[in-house]
Amino acid sequence: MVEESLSFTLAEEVFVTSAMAVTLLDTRVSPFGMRVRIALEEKGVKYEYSEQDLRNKGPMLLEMNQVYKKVPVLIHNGKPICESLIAVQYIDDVWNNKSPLLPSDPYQRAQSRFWADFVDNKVYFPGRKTWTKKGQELEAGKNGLIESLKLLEGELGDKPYFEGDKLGYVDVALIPFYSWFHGYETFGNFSIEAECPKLIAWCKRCMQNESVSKSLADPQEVYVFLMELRKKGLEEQEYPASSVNPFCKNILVLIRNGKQVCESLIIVQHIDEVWKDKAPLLPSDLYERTHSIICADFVDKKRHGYIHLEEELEAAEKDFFECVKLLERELGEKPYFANVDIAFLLFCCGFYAWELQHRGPLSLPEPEKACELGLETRKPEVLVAGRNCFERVWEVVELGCGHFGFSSKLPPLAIEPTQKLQTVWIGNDFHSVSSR
Ligand SMILES: N[C@@H](CCC(=O)N[C@@H](CS)C(=O)NCC(=O)O)C(=O)O
Repeated sequence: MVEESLSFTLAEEVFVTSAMAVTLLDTRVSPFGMRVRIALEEKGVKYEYSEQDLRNKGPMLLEMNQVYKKVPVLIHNGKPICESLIAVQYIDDVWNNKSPLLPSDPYQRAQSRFWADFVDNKVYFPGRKTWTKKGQELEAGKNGLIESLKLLEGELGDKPYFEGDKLGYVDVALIPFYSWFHGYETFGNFSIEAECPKLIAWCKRCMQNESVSKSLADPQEVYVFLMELRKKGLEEQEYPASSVNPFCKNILVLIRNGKQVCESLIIVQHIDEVWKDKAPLLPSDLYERTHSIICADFVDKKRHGYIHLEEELEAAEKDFFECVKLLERELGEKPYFANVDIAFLLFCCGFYAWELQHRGPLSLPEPEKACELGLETRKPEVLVAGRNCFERVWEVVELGCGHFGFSSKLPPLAIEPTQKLQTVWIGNDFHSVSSR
């Protein structure tokens, strides 16, 4: 009894302290911001809302999201957490006493992360074409959007919510777009409900949750916002079609106990969660952990800087070196990026550097062009750190998971990175499969 009341008091204290210390930099119509608002509402976290003017970004936003300068930014105890999906996971980790959003089973968690990532890549981008493009490009946007929504409908199946009976992570990732559908439909002159009736029924179900209905912007407000952007000709920056990490997708697949996990960063997190008794990849401190995930996500997003046509190479190179500078600042004097033995971040940075140095982007007509970047001479520290970490990661995977179908020691500078990427891991035994 005494114990019970003590733990109650402590839990409440933690809750009150942290609730007081939460601020959200956001804009009402942002679908990404809506995700964070839903998550905070679900957890009952009190927070200060700060509407940002994105045409005239204030010092707080520029300071708190130095890398992307975008909303939403969640600020907890003075420390920023950027990127909506990462912020939602952070909220789920910190306020874990109520309304879990991610499933507890590692495989289900990986699946949820996969679908949320799918929403970012395959709903948001084609959706944007419906209000920024005309003619064939508009048609391509509409078709792409419907195709993705149908896939999501299939994933939902007959369940009330994506993760089961209650609102979960994938629901939180997708539902904000419901308030954008009206804009998409009006500018694109089509009906989502006619194509995906079950998905619209799911949207209406989600809206019965107060956390959702309170957080979503009015569709009319979003429509007016999009109309104004169109009038001003302020189309958002266009991303190349290839921006969605084209060569990791469909190549790296982890199969464990017959179940597939896709997307490299999700796989790494999954490995870390399943084999958690040895060599942790992610820091245990929740903030540090989130920070590592943000950095890894940054590396992942920025790799598209390289998958460009030849004529875009110069701009891509500039962009790349800006990113490397940021990473270098992040690395500081540390041997690895995080304070742990092996940094999650460098896992991907290693890949990245490796590919640039030795192979070049797959879609580039002349792969050797990429090598002209001279990463080795221009940014030796980053490359060395990348290589070290790359080797260490293989060691750890071998330690933790047993037999590899190939050597864990990388022959210096000789191996084709795509051979690694095409390796399929099966169960607790790892086999390499032949390359394409
Ligand atoms: N991937 C980011 C996307 C955030 C984003 O695109 N935010 C937009 C508002 S909806 C923004 O701040 N745009 C300002 C800009 O691009 O300068 C997330 O999930 O948080």
